[in-house]
Amino acid sequence: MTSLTHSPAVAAALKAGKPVVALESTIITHGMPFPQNVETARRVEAVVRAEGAEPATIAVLDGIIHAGLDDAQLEAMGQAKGFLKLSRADLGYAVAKKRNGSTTVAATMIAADRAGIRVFATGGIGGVHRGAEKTYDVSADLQELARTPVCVVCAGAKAILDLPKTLETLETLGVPVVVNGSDEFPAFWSRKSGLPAPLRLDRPEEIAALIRARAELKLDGGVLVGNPIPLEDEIAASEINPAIETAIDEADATGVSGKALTPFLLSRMLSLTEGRSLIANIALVENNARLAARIAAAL
Ligand code: PSU
Ligand code: MN
Repeated sequence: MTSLTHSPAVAAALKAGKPVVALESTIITHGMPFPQNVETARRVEAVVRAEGAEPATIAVLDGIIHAGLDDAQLEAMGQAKGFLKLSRADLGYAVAKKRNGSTTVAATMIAADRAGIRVFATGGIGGVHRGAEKTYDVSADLQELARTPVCVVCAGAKAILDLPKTLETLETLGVPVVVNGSDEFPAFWSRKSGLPAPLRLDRPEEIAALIRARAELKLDGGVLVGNPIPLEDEIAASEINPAIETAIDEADATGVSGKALTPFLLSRMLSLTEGRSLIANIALVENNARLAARIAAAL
């Protein structure tokens, strides 16, 4: 595929049968401010390496899908203006027009699959937005999980979304939602959402066995793993909920919608929690990268 290239390190790891973990880049360009975005991207790669796996951060540069970025590319992306936020609908456009773009969960899954990578770590997935019964705003991440065979490790979904509708939609789409070591679906900054875990597994080997069983059964699509944020890093729902309400009210009042909505809510949450949401966000991404590396190794 001429539109996809592996970094030398990722190519070598795949050839040697070493575990590889894909990482997304929308979190860098649209999810966190500079310089914490680049610092986090580097630390997450280091966590994956410390587990004996190879990180493959995914982005589109001049129309080429890169599986694995070098340090200069990561750094440049941290401050770059004009990167498109790419989901399934935009990936072909970015390639054809030779554009730069960061990949959402959906586009990272597609790129990982085409690159031969089976496990992917992120912070939170997109889902059904609150008020979706009026706006129809449902992230393409959910449909991608139903069709592309990549295991996505996340800390659940942010309560800026409608979590019950998000879980219902995943069930309808036939996506297994597994919570690592808990009976409750995690809510990103908080370990608990009040919603029961659809499935629970406690060890990376068990998650790897689930992935293998689904492949043997020729079941399409991925597996979503919810990994609760470590206890010492969590923010109580009572602290985070008022900020969520304010951010959503502001989005309504200013008419922000579509692709711009998730980045808007993330940046407002950062200010409204005076940076506390960012510290928790960094901790949970590292935690997810560690579990993803262990699942990749077990596969
Ligand atoms: N949720 C987060 N952090 C993020 C995102 C979602 O907590 O950075 C990003 C991911 O890249 C996700 C995308 O795939 O936003 C979803 O955007 P949308 O809702 O427009 O599909
Ligand atoms: Mn949307």
